[in-house]
Amino acid sequence: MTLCLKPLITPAPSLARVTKIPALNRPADGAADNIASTFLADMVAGLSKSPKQTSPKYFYDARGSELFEQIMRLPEYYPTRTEMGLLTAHAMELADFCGPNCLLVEPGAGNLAKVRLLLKNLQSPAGFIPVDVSGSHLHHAAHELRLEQPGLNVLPVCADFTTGISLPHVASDRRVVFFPGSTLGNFEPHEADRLLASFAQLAGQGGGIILGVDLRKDPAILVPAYDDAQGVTAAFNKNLLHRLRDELAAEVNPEQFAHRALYIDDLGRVEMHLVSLMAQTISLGGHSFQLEVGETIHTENSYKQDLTELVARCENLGLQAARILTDSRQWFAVLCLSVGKTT
Ligand code: AVI
Repeated sequence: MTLCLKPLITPAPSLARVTKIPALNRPADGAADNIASTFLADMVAGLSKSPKQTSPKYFYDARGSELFEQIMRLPEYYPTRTEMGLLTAHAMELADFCGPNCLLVEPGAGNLAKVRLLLKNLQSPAGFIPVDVSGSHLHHAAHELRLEQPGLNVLPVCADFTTGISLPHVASDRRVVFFPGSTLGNFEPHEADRLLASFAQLAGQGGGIILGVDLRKDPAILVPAYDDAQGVTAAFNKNLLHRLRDELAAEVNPEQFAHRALYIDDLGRVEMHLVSLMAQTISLGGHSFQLEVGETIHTENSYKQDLTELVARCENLGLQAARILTDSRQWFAVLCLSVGKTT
């Protein structure tokens, strides 16, 4: 899978010299337009591949984000509950890792449920920058957070964190990037390393990263988490086809596809596919894509981490695991990574 990880996050040369971006508190319509214009190009490129493969970042329009929130509450989807348990049980330790006057940045922030657990325990935080592609979702969540924590400087940035973001200047003693939810697992390992390196640059030397990752486990637990009995994950997967039809005027019938989730042991990943139920053609942007019966569109990988391997990869990137928190079943881990010298 090719997730577009081109320029990544604009690094801060020093905490005192971060570029101030004007109008940062307004919904960034320009950013949203850019995101929309790459949707068609990325879908055409993905459907032209053999096998057909698309980026999971396109699941998350308003409906996709809503479905993902439902997924996080499903009985089969253990990661959210397990991570929330860790963040709650170790809130003081995590706040201690951040330190006083810390600027917290959350790429792919979503509904801010997890970061709330951290924010309320921080000692005089310098600010919080949630970053998300979904502008309306982001600004709504930021507004709610401001009402709850009026003293907190909340500066939402509407951007696709995989293709580069610029942050506002906020004076602070330390920057910490909060990246929970095991979103790292949706990137190919080399892309995940690149992403972590970009977070390290963003945090700067002496900064930190708080990273939530899903760990390897029995496929009998993993597969139902991605193929639930109520069919919410199936709807989430098929939402991509609805987006193709509704936003890009594609000729495609979502009813002619089935959802499939499987675990590939060698690669340590859950894969999601859309399986064509018949021989059919998708017309999109002047292109025609033929599908055989049973042919699939590979829509997502969700890598499950081996903790020892991950810590070694982090060390290679100059990230030291200052703390590793895991639940009693060793299903999920939250790593507090200290940034050494960045390149
Ligand atoms: C966002 N991401 C970490 C989820 C995951 O578990 O890989 C996305 C997801 N896909 C299906 N269910 C949840």
